[in-house]
Amino acid sequence: MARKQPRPEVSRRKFLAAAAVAGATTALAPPAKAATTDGSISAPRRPSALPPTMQVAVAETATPKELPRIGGVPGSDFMVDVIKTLDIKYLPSNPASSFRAIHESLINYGGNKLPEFLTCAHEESAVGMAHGYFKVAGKPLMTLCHGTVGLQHATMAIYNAWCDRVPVIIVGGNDLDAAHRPPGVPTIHSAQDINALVRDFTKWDDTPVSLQHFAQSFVRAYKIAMTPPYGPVAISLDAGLQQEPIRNNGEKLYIPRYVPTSPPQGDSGAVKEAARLLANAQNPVIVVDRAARSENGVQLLVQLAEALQAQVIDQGGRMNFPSTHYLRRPPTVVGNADVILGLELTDFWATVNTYIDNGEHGIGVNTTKIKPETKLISINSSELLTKANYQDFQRFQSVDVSMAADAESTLPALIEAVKSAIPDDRKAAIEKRGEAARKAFAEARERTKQAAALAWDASPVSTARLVMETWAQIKDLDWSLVASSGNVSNWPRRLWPMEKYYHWLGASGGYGVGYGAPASVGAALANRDLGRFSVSIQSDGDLMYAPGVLWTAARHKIPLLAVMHNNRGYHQEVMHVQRLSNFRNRVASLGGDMGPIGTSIENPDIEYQKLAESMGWWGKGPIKDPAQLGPALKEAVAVVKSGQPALLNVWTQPR
Ligand SMILES: Cc1ncc(C[n+]2csc(CCOP(=O)(O)OP(=O)(O)O)c2C)c(N)n1
Ligand SMILES: [Mg+2]
Repeated sequence: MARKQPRPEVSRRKFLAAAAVAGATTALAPPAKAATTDGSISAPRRPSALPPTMQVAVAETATPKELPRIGGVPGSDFMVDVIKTLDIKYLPSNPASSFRAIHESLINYGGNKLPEFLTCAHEESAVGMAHGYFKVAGKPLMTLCHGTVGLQHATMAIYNAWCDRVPVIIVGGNDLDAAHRPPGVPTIHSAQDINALVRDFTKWDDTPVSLQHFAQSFVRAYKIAMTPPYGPVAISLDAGLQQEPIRNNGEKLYIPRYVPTSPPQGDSGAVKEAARLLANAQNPVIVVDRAARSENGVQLLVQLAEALQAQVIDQGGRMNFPSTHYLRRPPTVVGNADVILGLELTDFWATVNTYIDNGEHGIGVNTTKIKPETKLISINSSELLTKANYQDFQRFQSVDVSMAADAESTLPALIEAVKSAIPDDRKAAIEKRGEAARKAFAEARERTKQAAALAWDASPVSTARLVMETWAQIKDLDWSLVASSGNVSNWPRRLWPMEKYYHWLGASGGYGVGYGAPASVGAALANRDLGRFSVSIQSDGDLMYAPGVLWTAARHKIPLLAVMHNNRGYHQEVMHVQRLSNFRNRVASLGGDMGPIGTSIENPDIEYQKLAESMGWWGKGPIKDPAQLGPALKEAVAVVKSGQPALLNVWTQPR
């Protein structure tokens, strides 16, 4: 029998004392160099685990010195005073030493109110939450992040906010003064210019070097972020400036007053010309993407469409136009248009052209979708916010009347101009257009319902059934679909009666996956405060980027119903790899999974309901039988109404 090894009986105290002596000896006497037979000197053998350095040992064992108390008013208290003037309700953030001073001021001096700190497990989650929150509340949140590494984590979410025209105030801690900052980790985590990381996709940034400079920069940052086109802004916050007391050098600190900037409206001549074209068109079509910034925007669009009896294509960057309105039409109607008005389009080129990636030699084929004589009009504030590096401005499209202006605030003038431009002899023809649209709308709706009924009883559950069973459970509530990640063939926007601005919030903007989970938590937070019910369609791939946001939702009591579209894969990529295999006349290698190697999320299957439960959520699943879906959803809705977030893991068809 093997002899039992004696257990090492070393207490932590004894171990530290021994280590301290060893460390001290090492420090006093440099290790002797070992001589070899050929007379050269070789380095002494090092122990496999190095003893702690003297500094470490002393720090661990010595009696701590009385900490000095810093007199005066901390600089970061003044920063909190500045922040409080802007009525920012929450601050989702992951903690870090580079902003420890303002963190301390916010919770102790500021009472953790306006803003309230929300603990996040990832900086990307914090920014994603702010993104979703804004789209419901119309007010921005701020986040604090560790200057280098934290901001590196936050970047993709900032890019999404940039592409989606959403304001987020990002404050990054950074220790600028090389002579005074702590050596080691804090220095590794410092940079000359942290904002350089995000400069290409923020509207503005600054590095204030005095408290008065901070006050100006913060109010300016807020104002710039909140002027349409909205966008993220960044402020680098020096650790020294936060930590030092306010200097009594005769300077009287003040906080500049915030006055919102009015949004840019279209030039009056261009508005008149656009109205003339629209009023005289045989078949005008309005295409909207991020046109409505508020409920008012939705109402204005209805007025414009009805004045012209023009068909409306809603590309879904926001809920722009009610899905129940008879003028709502699918994207294909551009083909018959003689005038197209594009409002805040992300991609005008792709609205009027098609690209298919199956041309010869791997080059895509471009074809136009419209008639050659069709006139194009654009109102788009993004033209005021174009930078060179990232290509979110899309392909260049020539447009006949182009206004670099905010669509929502230009609409009142355009509606008036259209009404007065409609010639009397066209009024009857315009009315007739409306009748035809009603008929086409009713027919299209019937076709969509029939398509949704296909494979109704399939297992895994069809995406149409997933979406419509969910609808059946929430339809009598004041609901808000806060995100739909992955791809469920657009069923909610095709079949749910979306009429209010908050019924649909749009997608990520930048298509950086990992947006759905945090944005839905942020939007649910805003809805919670307004007494609304939040539901999200949550895909599997999206959730796995940073699932820690589930914990943040439970920790801060944010009710949200997450219905999973769990197709056990990155299905978008399944299709891409499959397509390439087809082009090359090869069979895609599956490696034992459902999709091509590298695209499945199975073997093992992730138990998302347990993942959610472990972080304080109610969870159920996996549901594979469609008959079980309705009752499970009913249970989940009751849980969410009681205030707890709930996740239903549903195995679904790919699309
Ligand atoms: C950060 C990031 N990584 C990778 C991609 C590429 N990508 C686009 S869609 C997708 C699949 C996402 O999976 P899931 O959320 O489950 O949606 P599904 O396609 O399965 O419906 C991926 C990986 C991306 N857009 N963003
Ligand atoms: Mg998936």
